[in-house]
Amino acid sequence: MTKNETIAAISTPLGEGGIGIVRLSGQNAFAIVDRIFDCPKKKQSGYPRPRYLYHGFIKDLEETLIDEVLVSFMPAPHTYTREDIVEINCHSGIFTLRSIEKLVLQAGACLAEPGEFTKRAFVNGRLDLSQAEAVLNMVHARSEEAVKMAARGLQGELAKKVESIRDKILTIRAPIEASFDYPEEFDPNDYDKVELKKNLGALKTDLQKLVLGVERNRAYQDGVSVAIIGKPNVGKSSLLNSMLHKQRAIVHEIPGTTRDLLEGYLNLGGYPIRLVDTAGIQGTCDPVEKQGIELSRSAAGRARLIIMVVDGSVEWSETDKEIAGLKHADQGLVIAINKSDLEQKLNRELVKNYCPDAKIVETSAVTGEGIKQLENAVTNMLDNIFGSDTDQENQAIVSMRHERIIDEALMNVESAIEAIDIQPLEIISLELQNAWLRMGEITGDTVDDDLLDKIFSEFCLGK
Ligand SMILES: Nc1nc2c(ncn2[C@@H]2O[C@H](COP(=O)(O)OP(=O)(O)O)[C@@H](O)[C@H]2O)c(=O)[nH]1
Ligand SMILES: [Mg+2]
Repeated sequence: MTKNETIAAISTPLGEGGIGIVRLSGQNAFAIVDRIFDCPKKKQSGYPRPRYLYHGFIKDLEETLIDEVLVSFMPAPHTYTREDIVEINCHSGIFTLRSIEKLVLQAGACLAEPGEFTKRAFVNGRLDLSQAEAVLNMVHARSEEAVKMAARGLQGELAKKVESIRDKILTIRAPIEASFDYPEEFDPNDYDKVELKKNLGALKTDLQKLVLGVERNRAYQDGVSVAIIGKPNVGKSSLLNSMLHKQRAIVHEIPGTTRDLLEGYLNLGGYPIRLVDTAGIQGTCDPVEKQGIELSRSAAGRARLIIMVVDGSVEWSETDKEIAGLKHADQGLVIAINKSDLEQKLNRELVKNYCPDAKIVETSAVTGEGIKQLENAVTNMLDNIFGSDTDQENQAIVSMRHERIIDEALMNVESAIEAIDIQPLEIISLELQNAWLRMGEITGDTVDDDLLDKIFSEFCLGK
């Protein structure tokens, strides 16, 4: 689609609702709407006043009434796309919205591609690329934290951080480049390598901080998988139900009731969590139960955090040890000693000694005691895994794209550091240039059209 065309699309969800909006952007937006908008105030001087809501009627080209509407005219450049924008607020019915959209297309607009309004905002310099991606994250956000993060991205916080790092790269690189340009005044052997090492080290730290923020942000954005595992009949399904506040899984005194994986969703401390209930793990000859246990093991493997449930009214067993051993190094482990309402036989010391890294809580799925503590333990453990939330400026990165770019820039800087004592300065300069170019892809400063198309194609229509 060329830059000069006026685009239009339905910008609200297609469904029945209070208000629906058809939006146009481009140099003919006002003229196109004028052809179909019957407004009593048209003859007044100064019409259309910018950002003023005009009441009137949309009529088709044969003057048939389509809907009673409110229309706002927003002249460039102080608009989302930096072009003239018109928004038609109509009654939100699928048929009405579609009819008005069809009409503006007949009157001269082109149907916008997904994300095209935001793409124009980027192309016209209203947003940098990281802000445009934050728009997408805002639309897709599934938790309060994800919204906060997208808002920070929208404010351009990531862009600021990236630009400051790029400036540092230029500052380090400038004297090296000068030495190439003025060799008669500068002997590369005199170059202050100690200073260079120090500066590159600081640059590396900046990039590492950005990387650290990524995993936490991703957890907030995409959610975290938590698996509940343990022997049969210890109360796994009961605890899942308690945490979800509903009867999601069947609970029964007959061991082996849960055979498939069962999932439920909840929000703990801002983390969207996918809680997976599994079949109890034990030695068995039953082929169906065996399959269930295999599923349990693989669910445990995929989880970021494991809640292991043990029955406090029986002794710690070899099977419990085997189950605790399923946790791998980068997973968190919370142990729920359940059935605290019954007479207790479990030796807590044995559990602590066997699982020194675990957080241990006492619960009863029957009385509800300890459920809150269990939830807090999960949140704290996730905070431990994903690092602290204090470094606000590193909180705007969520996309795999950003993560990959920062990883690569970090590799460039590490190669530059390694090269200091053994390679000519040209190599260091080249690594720095690559890092600078890569980082520019975050803000869209150094980015090609194919990548832009790919990014904006993930947007919904009308955004
Ligand atoms: N007394 C007591 N019984 C429990 C508790 N949690 C679960 N149960 C009972 O233990 C049996 C097995 O529970 P279930 O949740 O199906 O265990 P799962 O096999 O680990 O999923 C059921 O009869 C539950 O009512 C608890 O905290 N206290
Ligand atoms: Mg169960």
